[in-house]
Amino acid sequence: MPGLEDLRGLVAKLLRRSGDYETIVSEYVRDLQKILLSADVNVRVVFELTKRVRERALKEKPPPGVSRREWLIKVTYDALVELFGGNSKVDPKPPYTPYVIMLVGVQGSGKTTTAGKIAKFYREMGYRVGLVCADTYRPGAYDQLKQLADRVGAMFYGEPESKDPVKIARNGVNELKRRGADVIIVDTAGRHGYGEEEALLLEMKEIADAIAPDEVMLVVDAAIGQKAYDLAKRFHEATPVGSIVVTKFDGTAKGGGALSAVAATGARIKFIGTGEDVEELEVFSPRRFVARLLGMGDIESLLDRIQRLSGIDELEKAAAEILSGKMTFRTIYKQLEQMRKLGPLKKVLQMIPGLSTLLPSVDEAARLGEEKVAKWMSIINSMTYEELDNPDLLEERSRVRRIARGAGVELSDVRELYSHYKNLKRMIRQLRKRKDLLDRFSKLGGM
Ligand SMILES: Nc1nc2c(ncn2[C@@H]2O[C@H](COP(=O)(O)OP(=O)(O)OP(=O)(O)O)[C@@H](O)[C@H]2O)c(=O)[nH]1
Ligand SMILES: [Mg+2]
Repeated sequence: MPGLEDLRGLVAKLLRRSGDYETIVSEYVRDLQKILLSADVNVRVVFELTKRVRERALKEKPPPGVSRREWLIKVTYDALVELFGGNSKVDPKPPYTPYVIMLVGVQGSGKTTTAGKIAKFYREMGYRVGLVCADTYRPGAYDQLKQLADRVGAMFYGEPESKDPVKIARNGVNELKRRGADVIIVDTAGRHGYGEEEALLLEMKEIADAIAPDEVMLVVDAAIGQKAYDLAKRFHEATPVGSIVVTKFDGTAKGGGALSAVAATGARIKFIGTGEDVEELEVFSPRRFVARLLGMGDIESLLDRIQRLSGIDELEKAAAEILSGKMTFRTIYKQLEQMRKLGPLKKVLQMIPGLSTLLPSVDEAARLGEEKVAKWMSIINSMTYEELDNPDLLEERSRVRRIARGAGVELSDVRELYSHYKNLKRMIRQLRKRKDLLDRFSKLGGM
């Protein structure tokens, strides 16, 4: 994608840069601005975004184990995801069938092509799809859509002799429903140029009133860049069931501008078109989109690592608590909760420098499956306060029996948890002998 594709180079360049961090950030932010502006993203938006990136990069502290440059990439990722629509997730599945989609948009924006692409998309999801040609304006519109329908294996309805799009649309929807279509896509004529949003929307309303579509899709050509804002805004305000497809991403450097402008209106971007072929349609996800812009594999593993490392502060505190305090079932319960949140203990511990040498001894705990964690938590929930604080009481068989009954588990489950406790206690006794670690954990507050 021209324009935004330089983002990947920006990241690569950042990782190679050397020198003073503040200078690096300044140069980086300037490059980022250039790239976004060249993609036709609104100037004010670009400056706000880069200001935020700079601030976060300079002020925020990355989690331990993440370099500041990596943090800069993560901060950029966050800002770009926000720019292109935030966490919005589109579920392209029709919520019920039959589901009627009506495509609108100005002349040549890519409606008919998109109709074919979407038809193919839903065909591949297993739906029966029907296409309706309600374009009586464009010469050859009927044949164009019919060919696409044949090509993707969709049903087709059209009235080549008719001049009444409203009537065709109504007939088409009824007929295709009768023929058992799950998804019906109505292609309309686009007569007006950009800048004449009102007229376009009015025209669209006439057909919409006749067929009551479940979704109206506005098709926008990416080449109009940030000019997409006004159109998308009016459309979004006019149509509660609206979504947007941005087409021709492949052919313009202004795609970033169009996409960010549309996202800024709060309209739902559902698909992007990335080529002339019926295959070239993508479900739009800001996260996926940005990840790809920045270089997918790298950014994903980085985000993954940052997420895990962010839990480490918490984990180190827990470790300190374990090392300094008494091991009870309460402590074990807390650990189990943490394990649920942060993932397997071993994986997390591996990331704490200095702890890796001890890993074999925590191996067992690390292998605990989710099921077992849940079981153990329910066992602990069945204990009395006395037992929680004095695990050794579980030497008494009658207690083990009572707890097992209370938790609805086998005696062996309770015994297993008890021996886990004993192992942990032994491990901790060994750890306490390692003064270096003790020192390290006692200073944790300042990490
Ligand atoms: N490169 C590229 N070309 C596209 C894309 N979508 C559509 N086109 C091309 O854009 C041109 C117009 O597409 P149509 O689907 O006919 O547009 P339309 O909105 O139906 O046009 P009217 O019916 O005249 O209003 C065609 O040449 C398509 O091949 C896309 O995502 N990428
Ligand atoms: Mg058309």
